[in-house]
Amino acid sequence: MSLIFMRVSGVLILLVFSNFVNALWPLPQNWTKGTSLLRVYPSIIIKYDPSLLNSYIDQLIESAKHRLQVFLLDEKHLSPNVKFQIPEDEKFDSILTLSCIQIEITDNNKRDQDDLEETNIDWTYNKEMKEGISLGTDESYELIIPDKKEDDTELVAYLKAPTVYGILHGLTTFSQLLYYNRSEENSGLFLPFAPHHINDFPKFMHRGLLLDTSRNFYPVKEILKTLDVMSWNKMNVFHWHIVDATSWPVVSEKYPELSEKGAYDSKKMIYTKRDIRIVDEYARTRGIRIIPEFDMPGHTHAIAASMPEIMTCIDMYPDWDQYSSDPPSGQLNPAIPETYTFLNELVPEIASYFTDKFYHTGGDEVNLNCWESLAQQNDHTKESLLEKFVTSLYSIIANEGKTPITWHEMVTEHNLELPKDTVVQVWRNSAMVKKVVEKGYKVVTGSGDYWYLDCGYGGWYGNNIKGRSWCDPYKTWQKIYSYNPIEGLSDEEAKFVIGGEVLLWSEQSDSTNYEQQLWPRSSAAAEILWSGPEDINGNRRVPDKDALKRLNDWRFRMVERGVRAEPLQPLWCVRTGR
Ligand code: CP6
Repeated sequence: MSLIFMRVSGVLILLVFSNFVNALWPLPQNWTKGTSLLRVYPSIIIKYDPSLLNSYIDQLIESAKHRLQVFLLDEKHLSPNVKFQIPEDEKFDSILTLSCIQIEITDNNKRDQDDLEETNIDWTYNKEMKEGISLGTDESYELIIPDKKEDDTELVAYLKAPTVYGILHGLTTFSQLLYYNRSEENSGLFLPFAPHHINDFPKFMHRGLLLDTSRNFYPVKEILKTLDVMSWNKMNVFHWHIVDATSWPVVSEKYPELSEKGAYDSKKMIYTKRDIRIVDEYARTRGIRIIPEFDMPGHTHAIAASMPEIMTCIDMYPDWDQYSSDPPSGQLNPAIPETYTFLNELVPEIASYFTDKFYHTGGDEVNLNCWESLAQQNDHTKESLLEKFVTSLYSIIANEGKTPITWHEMVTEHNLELPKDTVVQVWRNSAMVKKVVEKGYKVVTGSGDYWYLDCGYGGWYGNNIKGRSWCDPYKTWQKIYSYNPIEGLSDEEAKFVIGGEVLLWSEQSDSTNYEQQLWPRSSAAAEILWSGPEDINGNRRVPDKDALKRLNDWRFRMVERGVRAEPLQPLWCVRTGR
């Protein structure tokens, strides 16, 4: 612990440090700071010129402004690492107050066009949806908080960004700079270490979190809460693994029986079109894209509840593992026309519920044994049946103007030739990432060895130890932080990796415990994805004591904001800085 006296506008202020770190999380790319202390009142004015914005962007800023104001009113976060002690006899008023944040959106489309060259991504969709967040939207921002004012003017902070999404990140960063002082005389919000100059942008453009809402159900309000916390961590993709083998909670107008018979509770444990629209809109307002996953042709047992006629090897208990890697077994039947009628009717409907350009087709853990006899009866091979299925599904998605994402098995195990713009999501290791990149596909990564948040549980299928026990052990935040999404790739290869995701499979998670499982460990991944696996000097980021202090501070702030983020240390260690 060290004591530092400093003079701010003639006022002597005592700062008691226990290895203080200003806890921005994720860490900005460029950040310089000073030694001054500012005061901030909840009445701070957030100024921008709405006449320059269209109404959608205007709404986004208005709501972000409102959220910041709620923080300012509610914020009671006192860093575990810092205490302000302002001498009681001093006139507190003479500490400078930051009275305004001036916002400026500098340019809407420039960076998109630069990225166009680099990534081969089809940007026409971006143009149509100019105002909505999409893959590759410029999220950079510059935040300048001065500690001196000119003459009698007010002290004004500047927040500039090419797009509104940069502005949202900048306001998030601003909120993390504030600390609450609890002393009787001078309680309120302070902004230490001004002046700040932050120039920030993400390393990866796809920074996601997967939530599985099939193995156990999550009410919409929990999903909305998760979206908020994601946005504070500058994560921008909610991968909604919305259906799976165990339940089908999505209400379809064309096939109402899917959820009437396939949801756990057809009245309560469902997502209606309206629910989905609410989630989608809520996310996009916060700069988050929703990517729905309708996992097919494996992991589809729940469809058998209403349409057994288009399914194969349904629920082969107890030998499910001969036919699927995940109970209950069951795969769509790729050999009959009825299956394709189903796809043609259903997929456009459910895809249209979501605004994003990307649609995740699943495609993981298909067990071709299941189709052995089918293939023989139909003059096919197991592989050609799979190819037939995938070709058909992908053309439906293309017709909807969307781009498919698939789990990596389609490429690495089944060697399918997919449309070149398909994004491939890898859930195994870095060698698998390399394999996919070598085939020329864009990759979203998130290795099960590092970024599976459910792991450490297992044995969930009755007494049957087949239930994912290999997924042990529990992944500590340090383990998660140690993952490099572009491990072992050349610079050229690394360009194909557009980002990564942390994943919460929900066999043993629901609204009672998922929040602790998600946070603050997802924050560790969020920093790797935003700030990058290396610092500005090219050194690997490591989960050392400094990172721990900063993450701890952020974890306590999230707790103050109502998130049941799990503790990282005994409070004693936090207080003593050990
Ligand atoms: N569900 C689906 C799962 C998993 C996958 N897909 C999974 C696989 C291995 C482990 C944990 C989860 N539960 N649809 C793999 C992508 Cl250890």
